[in-house]
Amino acid sequence: MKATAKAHTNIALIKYWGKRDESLILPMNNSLSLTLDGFYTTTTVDFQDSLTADQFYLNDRLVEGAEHHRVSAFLDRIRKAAGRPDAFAYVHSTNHVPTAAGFASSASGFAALAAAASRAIGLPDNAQALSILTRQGSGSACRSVYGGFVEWEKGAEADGSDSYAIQIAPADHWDLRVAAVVLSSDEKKVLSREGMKRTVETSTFYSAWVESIPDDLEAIKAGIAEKDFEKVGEIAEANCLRMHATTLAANPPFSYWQSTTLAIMETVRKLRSEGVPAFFTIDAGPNVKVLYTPEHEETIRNTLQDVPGVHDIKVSRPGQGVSYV
Ligand code: 2P0
Repeated sequence: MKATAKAHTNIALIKYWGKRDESLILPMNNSLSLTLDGFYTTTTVDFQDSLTADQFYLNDRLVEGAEHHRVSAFLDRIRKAAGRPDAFAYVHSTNHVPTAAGFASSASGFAALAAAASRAIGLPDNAQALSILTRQGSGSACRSVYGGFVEWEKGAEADGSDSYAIQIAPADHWDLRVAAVVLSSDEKKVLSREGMKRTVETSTFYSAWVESIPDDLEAIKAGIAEKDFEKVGEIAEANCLRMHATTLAANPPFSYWQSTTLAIMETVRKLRSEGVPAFFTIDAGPNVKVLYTPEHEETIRNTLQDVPGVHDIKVSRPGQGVSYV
């Protein structure tokens, strides 16, 4: 009863922002992401009869407290699905996701955990069921089950049975690049889970956000199919700005941006005005991800590196979905 799985992070081009059900993690809106090859988690789950509780090691260190609880509560769902309520496991996770890069490791973390645990406990190998299960650990993680361009269908059922990810196009469909721009300073932020909850409950812009999603999705999917970089970039950037606008209209208001965040956004706009197609997107933190096509690699790197307050740049290509090691 042992299995090892690997999963990559993903970057949302159409953002998931807000839940309609916090326990099952059901979103208010569909979202669409690109799985990235540069950042991943590898997890081994080993169910052992001798255990009376789960033991969770992250990067070889035993984890206790809230983080352990979140993993163990997630394994409860797997135990229940498998009809094995007393099966406890050793969980060893290695994160190849530098927290400084501004990627939540929860996406790759829960996708790898769900895949390894499902296989170890003997649940049938089924990607859709795996995406549904993974979603209940962390919403954005359900998209990391698949590689390439992935849409998370919000679904309509109260039990979440139709809320899962589907692949729109595989990783080799289009050679895009995503530069994660790492900032030198890391201020304390509003966690995404808390931030989206506050936004749903109080932001006067929230309904406009939800209403804007279907048009964005239709257009970006056409852009992906046609490999129309300008179209995809423009929609992703505008969608990101609209998500962040909802936080400014929340009560109390908040923003994930720092001064360097704004400086990078300005640099990307300037690159465009000089004829270099590049677009930005930002998640629930200050770091910026810049989208571009391979021929502009050198210009993009050199220009971003020169922005004061930029510490590092980590480039990814489209990545694969969950795999077993
Ligand atoms: C996304 N984010 O689509 C959006 C954009 C952040 C901004 O999904 O509460 O860690 O575990 O479902 O998935 C971050 O939220 O939240 C996120 P939970 P999650 O990638």
